[in-house]
Amino acid sequence: MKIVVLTGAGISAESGVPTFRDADGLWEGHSIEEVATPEGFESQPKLVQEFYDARREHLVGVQPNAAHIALAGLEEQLPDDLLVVTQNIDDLHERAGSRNVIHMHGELNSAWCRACDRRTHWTRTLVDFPPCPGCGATELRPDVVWFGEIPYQMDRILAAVAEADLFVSVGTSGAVYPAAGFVQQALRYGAKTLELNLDPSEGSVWFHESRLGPASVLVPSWVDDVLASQHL
Ligand code: BJW
Ligand code: ZN
Repeated sequence: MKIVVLTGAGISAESGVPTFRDADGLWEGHSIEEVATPEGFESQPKLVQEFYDARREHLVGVQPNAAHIALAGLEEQLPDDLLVVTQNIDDLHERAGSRNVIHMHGELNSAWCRACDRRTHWTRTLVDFPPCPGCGATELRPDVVWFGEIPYQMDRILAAVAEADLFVSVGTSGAVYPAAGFVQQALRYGAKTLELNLDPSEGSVWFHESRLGPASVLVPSWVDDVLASQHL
């Protein structure tokens, strides 16, 4: 059984990583549009770098929770049949042990040079505009996908969604496309669809089943269900 799991900010909430649309989608009084658009970066580069620097630094002190760990355990049992597509830029899936992960909105611990296009593993700050290790230009920005930019690895994601027997969405509001449209794609190709979320998402009607509650409870319990059904 081929499974695609789409994760969003809600899966990392219990690790202490704030979601976007809680706190009214504000960061220190700034809207998501101010800090997560190319236009926002052009007009206030220091503010945007500080926003991502603060999140990169915060990441060091948080740990994967039971939901990340359960997904990594499922991959261990079904190494060829599980793909995690995450909208999150944290590295908690990897730290829990998941390997088959696509970061469609990029990664906090990566910097992208706008001069030479090189991507560099990055754990320090960017607000001081350090030189790119590849070309020396001071053009590094967070390697993340802002509104108006094209998410990463869309071809691979859409191919996996088309092949999936089961599409599961965990901890995402369903407010941001194209991720919010994957469930309809999965349905069109005949997959079963399941939502695991604290509250019904905006696309709730597209799921055959919605289980409501915290990811740290719902994900391990769903993984147990899958493993039990495999052993029949
Ligand atoms: C729990 C929980 C717990 C809490 N347990 N659950 C009009 C219509 C349609 C589309 C558009 C439109 N106008 C513009 C667009 C396109 C635009 C878009 O979607 N805009 C919408 C606002 C309408 N999209 C884009 O621009 C995208 N690009 C694009 O479309 O390119 C064109 C193209 C696509 C494909 C092929 C070819 C061309 C790019 C979108 C980039 C989004 N970037 C961000 C920032 C990334 C970097 C960063 O992290 O800072 O991505 S914005 C932000 O939102 C971030 C997230 O990944 C993303 C989704 O948020 P998420 O994860 O759903 O979090 P929340 O906070 O919204 O929800 C949390 C959920 O968890 C809630 O439901 C809680 O209940 C739940 N929860 N605690 C379980 N313990
Ligand atoms: Zn460079």
